[in-house]
Amino acid sequence: MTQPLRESTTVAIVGGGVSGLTAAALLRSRGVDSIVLERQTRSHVEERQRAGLVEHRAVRMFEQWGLGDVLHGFPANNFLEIRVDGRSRLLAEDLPGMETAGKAVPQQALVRGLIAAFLADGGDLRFEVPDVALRDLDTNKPVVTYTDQDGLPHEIGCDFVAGCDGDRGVSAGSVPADALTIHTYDYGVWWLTVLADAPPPRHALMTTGGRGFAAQFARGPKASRFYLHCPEGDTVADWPHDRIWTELKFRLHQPDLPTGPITGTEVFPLRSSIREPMSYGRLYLLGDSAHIIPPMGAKGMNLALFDAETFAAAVGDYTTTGDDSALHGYSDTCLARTWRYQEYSNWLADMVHGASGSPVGGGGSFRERIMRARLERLLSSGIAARYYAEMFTGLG
Ligand code: RFL
Repeated sequence: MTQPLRESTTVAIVGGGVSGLTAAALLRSRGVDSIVLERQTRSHVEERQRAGLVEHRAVRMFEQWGLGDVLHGFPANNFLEIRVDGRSRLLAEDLPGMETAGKAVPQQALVRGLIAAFLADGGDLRFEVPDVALRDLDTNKPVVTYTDQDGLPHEIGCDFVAGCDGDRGVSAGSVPADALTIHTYDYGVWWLTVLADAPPPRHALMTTGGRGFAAQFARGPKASRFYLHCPEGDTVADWPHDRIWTELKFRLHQPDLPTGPITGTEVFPLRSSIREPMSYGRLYLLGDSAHIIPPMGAKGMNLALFDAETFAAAVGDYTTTGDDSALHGYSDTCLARTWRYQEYSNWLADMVHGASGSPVGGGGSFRERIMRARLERLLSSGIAARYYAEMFTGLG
């Protein structure tokens, strides 16, 4: 039997997506070494289009850690436009600070920037690692194993493991079932999402109306991501391209909506899932491996960035001064923000679907009118807009 190649590092990071790459880059800027193991090829990771909004809190984070360049050149994402029955309103337009709210950054562009910065700085990032396994997580020297492309087994001894490999990854799956609680919520709402080479809107756009919720967001200078509330159980086959454009033009109240080649469609249910605590022994769960949040509110990627910063700062404290209090507080710190963002996402989802006559959880015409009143208050009250702005920017 081939002897494994034994290596060591301070932090073994499983998963080279947003949370893993950010944690690796932040750790490196604190002088902490890590090895990042990613299952997919580099080109796959760099092309994977998902989220597109980086909140102001996260923009500040990159700047404060000396990584502001990864967001350089991306346009501001300031306002949300809401069209209620065709009438257009800008949300939180008058609030001070909103002009620097955040940036419209396609997720894959952020990932590309992080990979380039990490590798240029001498970081250790390994792609196409298929069979990562974790062991000894509840000891002081956990071990991460994998087999490389030549069939050589590797054993990485480390001080900490960062589980950054998503909801169905090996990290969350390595925690004994009785060591954590999983809180889940199914919204009973399904969305069709469409990625198209169609010009983005001037502002992030959501609409409510009798035929259901719809939205359009920028994904770079030439592309848009659209969302359409659709019946439960629909599949992509139910939505030929001409039906998609007809429905978008109607629901966005924009008969002249510029169209373009559709590059991706997907139907998915809105759901939330939170693992508590977000750590087990020396394993720390970051991003989607700890929590799933619906795209409503655009917080999934931003939570991943928050977890990465909290983790990197805590490990930095430990390695420089031996102080492990931030590591002990990691789960509580991250869960507090997760629950606040889950509440925000839930509040928005209830409101926009309810005001479109499709109340989340039922409720009939009473619920619809309540949600319309909530939306009207948001659009007309400075206090309601301030809550929204705090959550939107991540500064609250
Ligand atoms: P990622 O970015 O998915 O990275 C996980 C990485 O782990 C790798 N992996 C493994 N590597 C090694 N060994 C294994 N056994 C592995 N198993 C998996 C994967 O290949 C991958 O590279 O998770 P991370 O870092 O937690 O970041 C989370 C965000 O990516 C996610 O929350 C957002 O994309 C969610 N999301 C949105 N978030 C927002 O903030 N705003 C949005 O507008 C937004 N829109 C979206 C979204 C997610 C979407 N989908 C399809 C999931 C829109 C969509 C359509």
